[in-house]
Amino acid sequence: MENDSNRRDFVKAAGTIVVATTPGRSPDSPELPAEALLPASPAAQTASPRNFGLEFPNGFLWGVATASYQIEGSPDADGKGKSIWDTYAHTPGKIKNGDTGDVAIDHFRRYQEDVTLIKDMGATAYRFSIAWPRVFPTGAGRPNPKGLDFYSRLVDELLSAGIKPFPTLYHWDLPQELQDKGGWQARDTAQAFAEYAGYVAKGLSDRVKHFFTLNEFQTFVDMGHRGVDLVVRGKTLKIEFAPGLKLEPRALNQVAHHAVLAHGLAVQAIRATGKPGTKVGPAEVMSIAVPVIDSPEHVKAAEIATRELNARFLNVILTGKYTGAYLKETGKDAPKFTDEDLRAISSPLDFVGVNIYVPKMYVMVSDQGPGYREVPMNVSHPKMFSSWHTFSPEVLYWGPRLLHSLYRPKEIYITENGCAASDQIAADGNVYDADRVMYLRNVMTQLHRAIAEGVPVKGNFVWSALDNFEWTDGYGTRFGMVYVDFKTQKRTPKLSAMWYREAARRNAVV
Ligand code: GBH
Repeated sequence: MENDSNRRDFVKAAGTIVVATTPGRSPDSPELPAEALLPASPAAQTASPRNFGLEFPNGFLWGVATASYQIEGSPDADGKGKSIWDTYAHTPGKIKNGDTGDVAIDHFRRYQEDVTLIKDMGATAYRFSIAWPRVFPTGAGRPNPKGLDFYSRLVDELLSAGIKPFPTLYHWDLPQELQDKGGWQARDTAQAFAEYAGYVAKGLSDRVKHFFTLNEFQTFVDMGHRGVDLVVRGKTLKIEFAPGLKLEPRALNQVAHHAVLAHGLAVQAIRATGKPGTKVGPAEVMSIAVPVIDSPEHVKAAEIATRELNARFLNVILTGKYTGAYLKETGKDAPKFTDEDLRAISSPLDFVGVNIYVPKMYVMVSDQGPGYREVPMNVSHPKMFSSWHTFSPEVLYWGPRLLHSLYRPKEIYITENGCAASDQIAADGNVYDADRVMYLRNVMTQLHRAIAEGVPVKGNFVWSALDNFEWTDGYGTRFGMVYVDFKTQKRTPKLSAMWYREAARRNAVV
């Protein structure tokens, strides 16, 4: 009988962790055999856990992420130059509690211990960033080989732990000397970035196969050069980052243009100096419009909105054009650019990396204006612990799905997703971040849904491996799966680290 053989297959499959397509779970045979739900013994359960369909494709990367200024410390070691974050954090009033990244989590000196922790949480990939002023202390001109050596040692350590290195070339720590010459307002900065990228690729691409260019164009451009007003639960938050400028629209649009130009020139430089087969892509914080209903007209509205929300960054990178709406809206304040710039900006990529935390908005179809309208967010919409963090796990489904339907990138990485929590060491010495486990289960389930529908997401990087310097929130906001006592530098893996290890081991949501 059909059903009997289904059951036999299910029980057999349950012993080999391959139940993704088990007929025994299909709605046609709702009645599950008791032996499938209750393993014979706890030992059998440990040996062959069943994943109930939420299994990821073979080779899916379970990554964790960090960034240089947030973890390294040692701001003067081996000839490093100052960055705009050194300057900004030392400007009174800019960072909560007057915190700075001077020591951070002392990763520069403790990187070996940290690699062991990363391995212990089951990670198969690690996204870190390279501090530009370690490698070019003044931003351009003469490189500092000793600065690159640190990352070379880190890469060796990762590879010997079986972890794939995914460096990001710019996670916001611009060399201060370049800022003094105009920073991202100066076109030369894009050129200098390409030279730095080429130098790093030359030095590391014998062992590093994947490079991300810049992290979150939108964040460092807008928050660093104008400041952003964000409305969360009816309250307006002001977010500002280094270098803390307040530019007019015309200058701001030019900064955005120089940032994507830097990306494009760096892609070309990496192709020129990197070993054949070196892969490269951006790591942008994608602005996502979530459709209220999964029906063609609302999804179309979400596509229109998402394309437009990413006009200055992802869209121009992936299409080689600024949208008509963007150019019309900015008018005389539009950036100055050439066709050659657009060709460089849209240099072919191997993958697209996107950081995904929040939806930009919910949308529905409209017969007016651009074809969509924003649906107001309820004040009651749930949130995670960070002030800006609206809890919408479905963005890990809609983000990749829309990225795929709009641009068809070859490969996608989720370069960041994670949440802050009010973590504390409990009396028994553990850190019980069950809210972070809840968060990860939900977002990974949504990401799985996108992959199951054929979206080519090759890996995910949880922000963050370890607690660290959370920019203007200082050390008060913890994102890590490992707790760090910032006084003693003692590291304690949290409950979420145990969850992640099990998920990575079984390649599934657990
Ligand atoms: C990322 O930034 C960073 O890459 C990382 O360094 C940081 O520690 C981590 O996330 C956690 O904050 O304007 O509606 O898009 C995220 C920074 C991105 C947070 C934009 C606020 C504003 C929401 N941010 N977001 S919106």
